[in-house]
Amino acid sequence: MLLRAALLACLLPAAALAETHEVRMLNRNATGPMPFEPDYLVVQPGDTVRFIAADPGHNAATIAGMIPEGGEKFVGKIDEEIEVTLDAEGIWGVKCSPHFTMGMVMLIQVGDRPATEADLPDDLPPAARQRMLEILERRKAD
Ligand SMILES: [Cu+2]
Repeated sequence: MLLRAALLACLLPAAALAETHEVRMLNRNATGPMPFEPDYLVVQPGDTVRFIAADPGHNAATIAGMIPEGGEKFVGKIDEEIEVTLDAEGIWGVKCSPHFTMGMVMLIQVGDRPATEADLPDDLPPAARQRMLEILERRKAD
């Protein structure tokens, strides 16, 4: 029986090893004003993302048109620390609702496929699109 338990432990799916990742909502950092930090996160399906209200006045919410198939939208309250578990594989777009038009956005890659420009919907506010393109450029440079 012991051997069997050990064997099962080796075969546990990745979900059993789910991690929690932290994202801070800030007024400013080296990338500019109103950032999520980090602004590009790679996680595995079943991982949790904790949004921390490090500076006041922000929230974290999904962007319409940037939720992978099977995923559910989420909307945090202003100044609220929220945790979301992301099961749906693909690229998730996250915004701060009051600062969306100022470009306060981030991308979360769930699974192995990196985000590309094709993941950005046409109706993003210009500053949000600009920030996302900068995020993608920075990823390429890394
Ligand atoms: Cu904000």
